Amino acid sequence: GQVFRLEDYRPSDYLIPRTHLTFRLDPIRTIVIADLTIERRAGVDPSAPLILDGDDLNLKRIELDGIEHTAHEATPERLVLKDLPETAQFQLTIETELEPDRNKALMGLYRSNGVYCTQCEPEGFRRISYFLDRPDILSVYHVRIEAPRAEAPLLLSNGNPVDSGELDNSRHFAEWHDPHPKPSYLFALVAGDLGCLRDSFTTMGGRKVDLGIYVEHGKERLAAYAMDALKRSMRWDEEVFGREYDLDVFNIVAVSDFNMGAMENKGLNIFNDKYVLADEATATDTDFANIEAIIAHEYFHNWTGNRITCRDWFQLCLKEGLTVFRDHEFSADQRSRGVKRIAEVRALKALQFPEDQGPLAHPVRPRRYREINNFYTATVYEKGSEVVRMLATILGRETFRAGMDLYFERHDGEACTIEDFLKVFEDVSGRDLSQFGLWYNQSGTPNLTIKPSYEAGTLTLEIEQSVPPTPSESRKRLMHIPLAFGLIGSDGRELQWSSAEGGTVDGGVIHVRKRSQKLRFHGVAERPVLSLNRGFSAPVTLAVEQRPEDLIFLARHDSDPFGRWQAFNTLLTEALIAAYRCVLGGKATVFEDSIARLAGSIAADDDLEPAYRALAITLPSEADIARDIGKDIDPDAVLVARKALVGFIAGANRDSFHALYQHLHDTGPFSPDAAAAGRRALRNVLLGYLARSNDGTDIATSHFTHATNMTDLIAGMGTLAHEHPGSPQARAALADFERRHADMPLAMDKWFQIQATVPGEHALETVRTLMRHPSFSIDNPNRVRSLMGSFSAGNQSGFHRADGAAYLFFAEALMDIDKRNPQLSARLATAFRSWRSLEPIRQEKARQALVSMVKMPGISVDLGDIAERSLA
Ligand code: BAL
Ligand code: ZN
Repeated sequence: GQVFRLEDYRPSDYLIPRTHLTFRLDPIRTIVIADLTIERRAGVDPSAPLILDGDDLNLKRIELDGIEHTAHEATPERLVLKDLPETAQFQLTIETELEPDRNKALMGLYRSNGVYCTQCEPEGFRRISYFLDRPDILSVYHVRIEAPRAEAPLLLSNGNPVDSGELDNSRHFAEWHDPHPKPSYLFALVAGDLGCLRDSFTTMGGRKVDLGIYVEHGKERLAAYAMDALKRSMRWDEEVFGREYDLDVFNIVAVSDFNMGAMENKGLNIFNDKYVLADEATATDTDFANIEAIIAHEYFHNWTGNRITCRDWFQLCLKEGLTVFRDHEFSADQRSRGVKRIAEVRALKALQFPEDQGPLAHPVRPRRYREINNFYTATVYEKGSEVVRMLATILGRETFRAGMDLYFERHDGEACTIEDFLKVFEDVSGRDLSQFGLWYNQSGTPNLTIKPSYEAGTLTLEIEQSVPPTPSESRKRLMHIPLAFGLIGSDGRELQWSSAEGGTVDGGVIHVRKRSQKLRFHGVAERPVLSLNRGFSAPVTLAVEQRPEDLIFLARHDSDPFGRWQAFNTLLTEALIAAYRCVLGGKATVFEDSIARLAGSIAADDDLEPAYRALAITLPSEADIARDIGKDIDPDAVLVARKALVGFIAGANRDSFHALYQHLHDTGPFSPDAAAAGRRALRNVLLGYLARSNDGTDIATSHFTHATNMTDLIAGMGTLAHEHPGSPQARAALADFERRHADMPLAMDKWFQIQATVPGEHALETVRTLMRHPSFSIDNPNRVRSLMGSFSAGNQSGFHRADGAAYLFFAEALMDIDKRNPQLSARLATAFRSWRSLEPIRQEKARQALVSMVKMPGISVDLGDIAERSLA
């Protein structure tokens, strides 16, 4: 397939200042008339052909300045126009015909539960009309939609509504005008019969904005939390970034068939309904938090993405990394900053670190791609956000805000690059950010090794950095790593120093820039305990010579909540890896009592937020442990080791955990707020431990039976299914849940997920069986992700069965999905990305499965790209 390269970027010869679209909607024969004002860029030879992008298009008619134009070559993938007028501007009319009902790829125009909707990012618009479908072509859109009124009383597009009325044959129309020039990927249309939750918001400049969230009739009430999150997002962006909304309406539509989480189309966000609909009976606390974050994320794109967009798709992180950073900050302000940061780092390590350390590694700004759909990755999003966070750490809050202000002022209405973004921060700070810029251009997780020593009032840190080789980048340059730190004295207080030499220390941050350096802190009153990479200031792996007693001390005393969590997590990880080695060697596992004592005291420490305590006593997942072991992994041994530590902690704290579990029982009215969610989280983690005791099934059954919200219901059912699989109690809970939620697809997704992630080799048979369940559909991305996605990515011992049976099953299923929805199959295939870290027998089986996919006739570019890069 064709490879696209950053260095090949060239501005287009032609522009499209105005786009007028007419849609005559029909499930199998939709007519699209695109009336485009085309402008030849100054200096371009009039003989230059106009080459428009298409994908699977059926062309009906072309006119130039109102006259039929035959000098063209059209294929479903391209339209080449020649003999163009010499004038700088002309009108091009293109008529295409679409079949929305047949579109299972969910890109372009399709129907979901009878509702017409679109998804155009990154390259879906070319499935609607021939166009210069690239983000640097900004156009003012005017859209007319015609449809039968009965089938589609609601007709929505971007911008403000400007006209509507009746037509013949019980049809009607609506017209929308979006005054803000935008790239085609932000175009959207929705038409159907939906209910609406309405509200309004008055901006800081006094503009009254009509807000609407459109959902299936009867589910309006379930959009209340999303609406509240939207209004909080709008206010927050004004207060924290000075950004005001810029249209008279802001609409959100929830659809049930959607490849992504949501989409930031100008003034008309389209959402996967999973990230809109919620009440206590249907959504878990995690769902509520995700809804809040994603509503905010898409709204924040209005400035970071829409008004300032990307020059080309290599710059995807310009909008995504920055907008993730903004939504993280929003959630931190709405909830608990410390807890939020721990959750972010856990996700980063679980999703991005393995990507950066495996065959799919790529820079935050990639330099080449075959299929841009495959670059909506944890690296672009999550590491991209970490890079912006580092920038804020290096520059300080005020200078960072000044840089953002300059970015909005200088680039409003433009399609930009990472260089434009970095330049505003150089300009406001007077700093040279060229070494820092490597974070965008170089892949791989940097490693830092730190050796501390203390003598006569001087603390010496020997710091070394290295960046491991990654695909197509064998030689790496040295990075600028901002390492936040603290020195802690024996009384738990921060120690000061009189001077530092041998490197730059700025406030509480060490700026690591060289391969190796010796940093000396003079005037340190006693041997300090080091708290390093506070707040996870840099996304690196850190190897520090630190005694276990120092980690225990940090877990109790670090004033940085992240540092405390990290210290205990390191202790747990080290204990788990030692236990894993015992299991492999056929020896009994042994653990230090101090670990169980620490878990007990953290759980019971009322000075700490319950949400923090819940995170702290949650053991690293099997995938976390495997990642930290790094190579030759036997997932079965990981499972045994982890179970042993759960049992050890549970046994040592049985009575106190039980008392705390009962004490946390909340009898008041439900609230989704962070504090109440935190109490539920802690109680449900404790349940996991208590389930190990003799009366474990009774406790979990009672938990399930008495649950008054989805969070507790899922905790009870999940605990029974995972801790006592196959038991009568587990079966009864699953059957009861199924009976009560059979007509609620999003709840059934949770039921699929719990069963697909029951550890052990039996899970494969379960997944096979559940694929035949009436609630399952291979066409729906949410169903597929909850069953096959959670099996492959969330069930280490089940997916990585030693006999390779799950790999073969999964490869076959992917090939089936690939025929309908290549984006989905390619995303699922990333479950194979760490195959080289497995022990040799599993490695070979995984390799064979990948090879079988690559050889499949008709494999999509998307899936082929992932499979081939995984094998390279
Ligand atoms: N732009 C695609 C979905 C999102 O990141 O908001
Ligand atoms: Zn985004």
